Amino acid sequence: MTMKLYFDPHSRAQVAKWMLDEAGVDYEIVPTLIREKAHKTPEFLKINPAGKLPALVDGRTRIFENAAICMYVAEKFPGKRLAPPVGSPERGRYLSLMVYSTSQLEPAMGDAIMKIRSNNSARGWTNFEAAKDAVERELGEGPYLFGAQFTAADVMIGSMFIWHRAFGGRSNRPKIDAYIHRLQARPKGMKFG
Ligand SMILES: N[C@@H](CCC(=O)N[C@@H](CS)C(=O)NCC(=O)O)C(=O)O
Repeated sequence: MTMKLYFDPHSRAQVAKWMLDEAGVDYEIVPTLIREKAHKTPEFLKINPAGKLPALVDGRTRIFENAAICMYVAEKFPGKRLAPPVGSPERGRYLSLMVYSTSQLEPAMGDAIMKIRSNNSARGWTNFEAAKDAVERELGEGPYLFGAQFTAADVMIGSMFIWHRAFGGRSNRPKIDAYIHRLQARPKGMKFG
């Protein structure tokens, strides 16, 4: 059965699409336009109770939140080598970066776009500059977060910066800018922004 991606092109559903495209697997797009409130229908809320895009349905499995979708796809198609294998030494760092991308980097990036200035790390994240420091440390010499191997962590972390650019933001970090260009130059790279 073909996987179904609930998608609006002007949304973070582009992140899940990028992941599926990098995996090179079959999937079907189910247009779900936010401006038509298609993400708030009772049918859609049974898939994603939060009423947000994206969501992925694979037979009887439903997955919401981009990080979960990316991990699911990497796990379902291990041959695509989009995640360090379970049991490998890199696996812990991979899981950490996947969760970090959405628990700290995403809200910090959101604050930056909304021009919310706060150093109150009691919320669970600090600010976008602190997040950039962390990403720079993890990137090391690159070219990707896991050296030469492109993974779902690059989709999650990279897409946050691509999204930030789409809203007119600039990282002002040459190392991160070079990384984003590298990601967008990939044949299947997330193009907007
Ligand atoms: N952390 C979530 C963010 C999802 C999200 O905020 N989606 C937005 C679109 S970019 C949405 O559906 N907003 C509509 C709404 O909340 O009503 C993810 O990565 O899946």
